[in-house]
Amino acid sequence: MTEGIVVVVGAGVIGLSTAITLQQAGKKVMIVAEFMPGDPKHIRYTSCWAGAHHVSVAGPEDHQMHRFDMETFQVMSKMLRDDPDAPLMFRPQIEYRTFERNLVNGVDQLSLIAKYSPNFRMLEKSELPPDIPFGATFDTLMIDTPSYLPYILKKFTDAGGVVIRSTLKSLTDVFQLPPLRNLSIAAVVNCTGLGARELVKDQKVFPTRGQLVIVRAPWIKEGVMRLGPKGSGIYTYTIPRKSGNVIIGGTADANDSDPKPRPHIAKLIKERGLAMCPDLLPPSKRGGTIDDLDVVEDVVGLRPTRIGGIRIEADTIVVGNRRVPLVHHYGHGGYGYQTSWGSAREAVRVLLGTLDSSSRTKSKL
Ligand SMILES: Cc1cc2nc3c(=O)[nH]c(=O)nc-3n(C[C@H](O)[C@H](O)[C@H](O)COP(=O)(O)OP(=O)(O)OC[C@H]3O[C@@H](n4cnc5c(N)ncnc54)[C@H](O)[C@@H]3O)c2cc1C
Ligand SMILES: *[C@@H]1O[C@H](CO)[C@@H](O)[C@H](O)[C@H]1NC(C)=O
Ligand SMILES: *[C@@H]1O[C@H](CO)[C@@H](O)[C@H](O)[C@H]1NC(C)=O
Ligand SMILES: CC(=O)N[C@H]1CO[C@H](CO)[C@@H](O)[C@@H]1O
Repeated sequence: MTEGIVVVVGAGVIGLSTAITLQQAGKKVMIVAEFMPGDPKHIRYTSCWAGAHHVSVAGPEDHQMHRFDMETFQVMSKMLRDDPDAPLMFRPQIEYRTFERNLVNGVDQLSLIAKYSPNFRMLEKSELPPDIPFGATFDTLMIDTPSYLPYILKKFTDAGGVVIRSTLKSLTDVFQLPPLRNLSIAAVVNCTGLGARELVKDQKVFPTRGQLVIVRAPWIKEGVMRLGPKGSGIYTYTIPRKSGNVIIGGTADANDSDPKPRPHIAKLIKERGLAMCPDLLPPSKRGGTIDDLDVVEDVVGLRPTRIGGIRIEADTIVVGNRRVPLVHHYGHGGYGYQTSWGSAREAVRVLLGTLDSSSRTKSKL
């Protein structure tokens, strides 16, 4: 019997990373998606809006997320070593905290990052702004997302991958698509991000709106993140991209799916960003106001947040009298880039496990 095709639904960073990891495991893979890299940006395609940097948010209890982040860091580091032109770069990251450090059994978010990020050190008191009790610096990956998505799509198609554009009403639609109808489908992976809310009616998935301002500032050589003021839920960050643009963030508002940038939020983001990093202003305009920023674009993206975190789970689709293995892989919230390769490996492990056990069952018959 020929080994069938694995169909990945979704061409965001999660679908693409999963599809490539499946190819590396020797599978023939096709992607089905409504939106794909290179399309004009659309609010239902989260991956085209992200910053993005690799700054893990895993805490002492998040063992799986820590592993995903560490594996992704290693995979992306290798991508950059293998191809210096990859749309990734290592830059110093500076983390400021407006609250006291709280270690659980000697562990916190920063100590976990220290396990794999080069040049990690806590900042000296003399390096901290007056209202910042502690902070750290380390080198990390900055991901130029509008270039990274087509870059990894090309890896997929170069390895023989095929992408089919279609908007699915249900996962069983996959079996009716003309290019797939007559092929043997071995399994389906559901990487639909926020789309999972409608496609598989997962009510644990909800949007977390993030508004950003993109400025032109190729002279910026580091990323900065400031959490606080304490209890405010406010955080301010900058992410330099290889293109020379810099992201200024940001907001995180649960269940708000307004796709239009709000001018008063953009103003607040610019004010906080400029207070944190005065050198966001062009060299000739230092000391100026937010009106002197070289703004490229105000943008909004919707993070696919999920109660309980990322869903990686085996399931089945019933098509006629067949039960086809299905693996769900969505709900990456605000950390889909930095978890992508580790999370994809886990989803592929789960899928290979179910294919293995279903072929064992068949051979017993
Ligand atoms: C402002 C902002 C900043 C962020 N910053 C960072 C960061 O710094 N670091 C980080 O790691 N992460 C960051 N993120 C999070 C990251 O962008 C997401 O976690 C990630 O993009 C989710 O990817 P995805 O592939 O699951 O979803 P998506 O990119 O939304 O892809 C979903 C795919 O499924 C397809 N699809 C959905 N439904 C259907 C259907 N019914 N039929 C056919 N196709 C369908 C879509 O067309 C698309 O191809 C940020 C997000 C935002 C909004
Ligand atoms: C494709 O499958 C359909 C039914 O699913 C069948 O009617 C058709 O003959 C098949 N075509 C080819 C080229 O095998
Ligand atoms: C957002 O919606 C989800 C699911 O519909 C709900 O569980 C959650 O409490 C909401 N969050 C906020 C902050 O409103
Ligand atoms: C095929 C399919 O849609 N399976 C499941 C996907 O996930 C949702 C939410 O958990 C289930 O309700 C579906 O049955």
